[in-house]
Amino acid sequence: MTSTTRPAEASRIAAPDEGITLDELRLAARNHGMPLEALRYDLTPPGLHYLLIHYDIPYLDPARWRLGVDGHVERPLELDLDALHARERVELTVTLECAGNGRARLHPRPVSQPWLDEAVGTARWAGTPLAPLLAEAGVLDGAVDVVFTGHDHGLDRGVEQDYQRGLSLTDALDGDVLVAYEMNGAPLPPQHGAPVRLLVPGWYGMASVKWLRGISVLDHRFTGFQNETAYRIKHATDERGVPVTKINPRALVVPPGFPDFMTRRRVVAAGPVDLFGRAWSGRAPVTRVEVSTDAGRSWTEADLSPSAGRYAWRAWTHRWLADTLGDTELLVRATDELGAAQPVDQPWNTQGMANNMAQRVAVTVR
Ligand SMILES: Nc1nc2c(c(=O)[nH]1)N[C@H]1C(S)=C(S)[C@@H](COP(=O)(O)O)O[C@H]1N2
Ligand SMILES: [Mo]
Repeated sequence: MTSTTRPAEASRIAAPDEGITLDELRLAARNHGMPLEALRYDLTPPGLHYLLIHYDIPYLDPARWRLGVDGHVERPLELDLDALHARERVELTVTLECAGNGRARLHPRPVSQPWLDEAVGTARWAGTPLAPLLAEAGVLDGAVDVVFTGHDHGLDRGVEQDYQRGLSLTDALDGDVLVAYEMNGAPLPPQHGAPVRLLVPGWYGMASVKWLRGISVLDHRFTGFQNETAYRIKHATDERGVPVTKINPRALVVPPGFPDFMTRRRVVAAGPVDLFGRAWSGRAPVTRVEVSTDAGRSWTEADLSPSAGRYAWRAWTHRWLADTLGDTELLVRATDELGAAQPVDQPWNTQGMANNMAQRVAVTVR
């Protein structure tokens, strides 16, 4: 159960020169990012997809798993895995990204899972749409929010809780929200929410509740920790802030050439270098990707490949004529149909949420 009696402690911001702590390292070792060379795959092989697990991966028996649909409804439902499989099946290619992506590059650094750029992955998800399930349960007049509960349990900033996220009824009824049981043609792996997770396409990952056990319709606003405290954009720790929702535009490049082991600085041979990357936005289709090969002084438009679906990342390419020897920095940035371009300077907030500062890759041309 969620404890609502104790107010959450404030999130911590690192001192200006404070290095990554052992606590952050421990989180980073559990929650790995996608190696950027895996941007090459249209669908991220599951072992390379990023992971974010707040507490422990629950050990669940699929044969005994049940999903409850209850709360402010006419007919509460209880479904097992067979019942879910017997329902309408939908497949969607969806790029998921953690709302904290880029956090470790902010100054000062919000102390949490220390992502650089790699908290992303794309998969072909299969499942059954949520809206007909809610219709079958019969949502009653006066319903406001729908809360999704996972099997995982823990403490965050002093608040003991099941992992829970609420969506407004309107967002929950969006036809593309899935109760998903497959990833890339196989049953969900334990780390991605087996046997069943929610999938909210276009939204930052926190909305897609893994190890789903309950869906409850509420006749009031959901005020649990993950909606009210954690996933909010705040400019002071005591501010209430605004909720994190859909994914802001972002482009990433496969770092070219080969890396130095410790620093991962790239080495490329002088001459033409074919750059390849991906770009996505949960808000609107990506319309432009720009590349800078001179540390942000000038920008050139890249060639965009056709989109593989509304929620999938798009491939882009650009031929760089690397004819100046020495050190430089590559930057890439995406713009979506709403005209929102990625910033080159950090959009700082206390928890490092929904930050989409342009990627920078250090390269030596020789
Ligand atoms: N039950 C539960 N669901 C969860 C989480 C969690 O810790 N517990 N983490 C969320 C967050 S913050 C993200 S970014 C995504 C990550 O999904 P993935 O690990 O499948 O990439 O799962 C979301 N769903
Ligand atoms: Mo996340």
